[in-house]
Amino acid sequence: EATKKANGAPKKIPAVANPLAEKPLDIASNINYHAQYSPHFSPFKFEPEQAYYAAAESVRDRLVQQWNETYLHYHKVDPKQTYYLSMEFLQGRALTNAIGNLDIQDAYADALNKLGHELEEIVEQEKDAALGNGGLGRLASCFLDSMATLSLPAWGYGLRYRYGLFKQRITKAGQEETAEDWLEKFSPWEVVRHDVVFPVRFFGHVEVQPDGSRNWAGGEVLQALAYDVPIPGYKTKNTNSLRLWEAKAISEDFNLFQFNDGQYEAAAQLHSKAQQICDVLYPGDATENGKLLRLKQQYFLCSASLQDIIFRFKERKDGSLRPWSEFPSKVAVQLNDTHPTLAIPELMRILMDEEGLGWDEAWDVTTKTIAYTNHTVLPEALEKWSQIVMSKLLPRHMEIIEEIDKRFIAMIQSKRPELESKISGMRILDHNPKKPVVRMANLCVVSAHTVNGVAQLHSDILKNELFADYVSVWPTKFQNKTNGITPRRWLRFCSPELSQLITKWLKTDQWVTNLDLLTDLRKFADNADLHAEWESAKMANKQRLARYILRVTGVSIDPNSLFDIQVKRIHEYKRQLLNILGVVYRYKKLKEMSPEERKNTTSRTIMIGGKAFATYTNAKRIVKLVDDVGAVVNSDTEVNSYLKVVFVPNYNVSVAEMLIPGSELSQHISTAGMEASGTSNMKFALNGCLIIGTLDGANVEIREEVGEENFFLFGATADEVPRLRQERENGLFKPDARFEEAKEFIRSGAFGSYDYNPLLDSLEGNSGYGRGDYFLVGYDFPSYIDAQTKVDEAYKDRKRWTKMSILSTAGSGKFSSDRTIGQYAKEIWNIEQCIVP
Ligand code: GPQ
Repeated sequence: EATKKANGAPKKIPAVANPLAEKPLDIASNINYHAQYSPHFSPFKFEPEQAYYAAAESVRDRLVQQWNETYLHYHKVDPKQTYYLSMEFLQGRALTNAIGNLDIQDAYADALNKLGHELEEIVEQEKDAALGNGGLGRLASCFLDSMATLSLPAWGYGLRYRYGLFKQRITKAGQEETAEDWLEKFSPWEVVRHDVVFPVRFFGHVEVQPDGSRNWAGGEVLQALAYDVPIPGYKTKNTNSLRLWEAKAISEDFNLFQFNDGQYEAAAQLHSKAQQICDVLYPGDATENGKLLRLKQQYFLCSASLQDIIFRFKERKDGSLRPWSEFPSKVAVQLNDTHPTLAIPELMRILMDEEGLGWDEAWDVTTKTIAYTNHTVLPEALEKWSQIVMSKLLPRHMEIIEEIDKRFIAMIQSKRPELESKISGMRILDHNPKKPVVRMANLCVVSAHTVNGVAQLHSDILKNELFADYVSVWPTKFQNKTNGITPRRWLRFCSPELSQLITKWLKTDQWVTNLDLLTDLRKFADNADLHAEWESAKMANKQRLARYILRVTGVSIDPNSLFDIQVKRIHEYKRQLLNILGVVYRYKKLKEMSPEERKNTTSRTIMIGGKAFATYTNAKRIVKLVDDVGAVVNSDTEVNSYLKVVFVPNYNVSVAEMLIPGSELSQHISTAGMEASGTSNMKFALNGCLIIGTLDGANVEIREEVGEENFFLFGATADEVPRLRQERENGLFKPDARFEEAKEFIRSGAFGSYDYNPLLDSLEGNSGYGRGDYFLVGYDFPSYIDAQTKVDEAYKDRKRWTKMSILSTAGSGKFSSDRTIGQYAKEIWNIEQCIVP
């Protein structure tokens, strides 16, 4: 029987299936049922892994019940629904989140105990679903959580990648990537819908019918098969769906004749081609990737999702035909950056070629349905697709895009002739003879009813710079929706200690769904009892983190030192290099001090983590530098009780859930104007962690909310950056001596023989490719070091630091994704709650 010998004698528990069991003993028997009757493993094994799968399946049963009820309720009420299209969802683990949202964590912990297991160990068995790269994908997942929690009728649509974001290992050579096989065994959280299948075409040609209508034919046709993942809301019955598409060949396309003839590969050609589409997540984060396969993936997502959305629109009214003009009052489609832009021409194509609408009618429906979120102003991340590639892969869509472009130009010429000189920059097609391209952001701006940025500063930059020319044409099209994070995963579940004491002091746990209530903590910001409890909760989290770091890196860190963390994708604009140069400077100064002087310094543990895009050479060099500096510093017995440096390997959602609660200072130090928002900054602040940062992205608003005295600010502002770059180009920049000293120390070989010159050279010179310090590390270095000195001083004063920490949490209410999603619902989607009774 499915019981184990751990911690004493587990009870013998019968296997009884009752998906809605409330009592630990009944839950235990339900888990036991799964261990026995949906075994997946050889019988009589009930190690943590088996216990995880059995527990997850028992939780899923419970979810399925309310999931079906949700589906039926939406079907009956037929409310307007939102469809969130995203190439990335960074879901992480689901078990803790599911039992937390269902509010049954204690019962599950007890049940597992009765079976001889510890919940904490069981949840660790789950592999992260890493179907995303970073901020953009995790935002999509936080949004799903908030949509369900707010009981909003909404769906997520994405792709079911076979391999998620790569696993990172750190070796002597630096970062190594290996495939992340998240489906190696299977995922208990997905349900395949064999009845939800749509054809998706590639290549082929356009046929013109005698009546002049056009029709796409020929080429290859694949099938999109739906896999659904349940998205439970917190303390609501509403359980929404994340629908992930998998590509399959149509079975008739399997060439039996060739197969019987022994031509196995040829026979299965279409099958393997189909498989490729969902094989891997493109590991790019804000970098262009002009691969045909990526375009296929994007179209596959858009086509399958729109067919599904249209099917539902038709199905919901007893089969009777409803006018297409009603479509925008039932459907809101949100494009998560430009990656799903093809939804625009695809909707136009379906409406015109399959449903017989005229251009004007189809355009009216499309533009009222689709909204677009921009997540970056980095030029290399603004997607541009070759017109030649697009014409081959999607000939009908290319025609439609050309027509949109043509009509846009005609509209400007007739209504806004004064903009004539701007047209070449505003139009969708760029006919540059070297490489004619389709500018996806322009297609979105022209076609969407609303365009939004993801933090106030970013949205201002969109209006004043990137999309400035369009603002006078459509003054009300542009909005801001400052990003947010789900307080369930990012506080309630990842830091139970801090959560409990917040609930105790606020005398309510309503803050979990009404995060603004945290402001009430301000009343107790000087209370000595709260300080003591706050410090001990933080200490518990730091100790847990220290044990984790020891386990994964072998480095022992001191929980009494200041825990200073920077975790995010490695990118030059995010300036991990500024961080590590600061560390090098700190190390050098410590070496120069007398033992007495050292005793007056603040001990720090600096942790840096994040993945570098596999072919991004400078990012990989930064990873290597951090690791090398760590090796030298950590083994230097003269100073290593004052400074430790750790590269945290394989940063992902689960690692974040460990790091963030244990942090005291975190670094959000991008060159001003370059980070659209940042979202980990919000997670850290919510967990009582202070921020050292620039006036960039959402930092600006976080500082406003927590108070400027609780934020360590440094660096140039966004409006100064162009002038500073120009001055540098003119040879007017004089580097600070401390900056020169830090670079020189690395060049001297203090951290080993690896050649760091190419990396450091990017910080030299006045201009040029990979030179001229485009990200202003040198300019910001002195003010960064000064801000770090202020951090050291502040940390020496326990009372002051704890107060600042409490005020950080207290000021984080605005950054709940519930607030963000509430604003999208009201100001962009025009949808309302649809509560499942
Ligand atoms: N972001 Cl365009 C990504 O993570 N990937 C992308 O491809 C693009 C943007 C990030 C952006 O860099 C962060 O500043 C944002 O906080 C995040 O999107 C969510 O909006």
